[in-house]
Amino acid sequence: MLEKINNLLQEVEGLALNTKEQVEEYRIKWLSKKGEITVLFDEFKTVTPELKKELGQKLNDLKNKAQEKINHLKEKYEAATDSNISSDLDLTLPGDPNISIGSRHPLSIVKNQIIDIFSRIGFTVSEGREIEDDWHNFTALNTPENHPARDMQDTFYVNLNPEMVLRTQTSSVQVHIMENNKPPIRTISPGRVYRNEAISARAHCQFHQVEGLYIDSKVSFADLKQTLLYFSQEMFGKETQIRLRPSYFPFTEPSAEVDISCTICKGKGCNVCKYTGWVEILGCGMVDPQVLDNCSIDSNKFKGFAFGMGIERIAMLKYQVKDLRLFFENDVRFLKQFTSA
Ligand code: 2U9
Repeated sequence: MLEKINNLLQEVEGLALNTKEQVEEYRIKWLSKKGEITVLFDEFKTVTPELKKELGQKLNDLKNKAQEKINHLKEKYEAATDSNISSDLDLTLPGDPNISIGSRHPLSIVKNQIIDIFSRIGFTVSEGREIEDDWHNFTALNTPENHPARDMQDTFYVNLNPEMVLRTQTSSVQVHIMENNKPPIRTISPGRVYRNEAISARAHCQFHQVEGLYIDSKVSFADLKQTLLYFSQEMFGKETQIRLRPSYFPFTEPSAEVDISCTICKGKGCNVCKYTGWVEILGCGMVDPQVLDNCSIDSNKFKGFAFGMGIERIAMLKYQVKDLRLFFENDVRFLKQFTSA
């Protein structure tokens, strides 16, 4: 019996149990009703009184050691499973200095910069729905029923319902703002818009816009020009110049397209500005009085200016990105080149 106890003691002390399952296997082997140690206790009842003291102490020692080992390992592996972390993990070690933290998407960086620039001169930010009704996306904005923008070729209709579209411009948000607020209104609307375009390096079926609107009793074209000069210089550098070319939009009259002096060649001529020295960045104009009236704002009392820009276009110019599709592919080799402040 003494030999059996000594052998088991050696096994208990020397055996490495590496999994929860192994611990359970050995608990049964040693300590269950028919386990080896339990059986030894039964045998112990038959030993002679002279041997009882020595064997009793050894047997108790064996049982205690086996029980301790099983309890300790059981706790260790259960804790590891609970937190899914090996209990060998040393949480006091210093962190891994090579860990790479993510960066913001370049479109978010540029959007936040635009918001920041306009917030500094009192513009609020308005966001709205991406699925719009015909009135807010088209009719209120003077885009009549037979306008080509409404064509199935240009607009995504939701479930082919002629009343519901994926918004083609975030000015729809501003229609809601005008309907529900009294002037003065000074707000920009950043957000995603959709157009039924073939995807290429220069066009996509989804892109991002910031549209701006300022309505008050005395708002002039000069205010618009100065606001856009301020924006351009904040965005592209203090030396940036702007020029306005007459244009047409259904919702503004007069309307203009705005160019900035080429940020690459500083106006000398390069392939980015196609050797003109200027690159187009946005469209703008005075809000058509009919649009004000459509949105319950008295056009005899109030005037407004509005502008709209594609965030992708601004980001492409700022970071010299040549292919619009890169913004949507989320290739980390592209994304990790951008850092935000
Ligand atoms: C209201 C009335 C008028 C917003 C404007 C533009 C001119 C414009 C384009 C730039 C590139 C859209 O992303 S783009 O394709 N936008 O040229 N947007 S004026 O006019 C408004 C806005 C709201 C109530």
